[in-house]
Amino acid sequence: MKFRTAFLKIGAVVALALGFLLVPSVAKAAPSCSSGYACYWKDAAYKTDGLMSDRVQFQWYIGTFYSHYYNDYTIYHSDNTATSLWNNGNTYGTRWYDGSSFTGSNFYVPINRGDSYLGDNGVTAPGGHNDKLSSACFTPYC
Ligand SMILES: [Ca+2]
Ligand SMILES: [Ca+2]
Repeated sequence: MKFRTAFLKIGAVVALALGFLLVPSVAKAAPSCSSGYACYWKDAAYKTDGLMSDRVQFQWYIGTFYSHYYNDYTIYHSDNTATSLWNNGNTYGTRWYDGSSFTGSNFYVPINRGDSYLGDNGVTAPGGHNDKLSSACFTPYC
């Protein structure tokens, strides 16, 4: 009897350990975007010319993408260039606009979400915004 109890206890511990190991990993690798910021990239898959690290990021808002640029010095602005984006904020959702100063067609992206290719009708962002975005914000700031 004692042996059986001990065996069951060991079994329970092993089951717990296995259960822990078998929990499916649902978290995808987050794009390179600083905690508390939102980021956008010139190309798809959270990259600019192949580099995930080459992005524009902001904490509150950007009134015009024209005044911000990537390290890709072929263009000295990022207006109407964004093809992927990510909200790595901690508190607020973000809103992204085709026009500067938070005007025009727009869409909402919640925390820890993004869109790897604005050129299609994505889960997060609707279609029609690729290479059109001109301003963005965390929702309390626009
Ligand atoms: Ca682009
Ligand atoms: Ca625009």
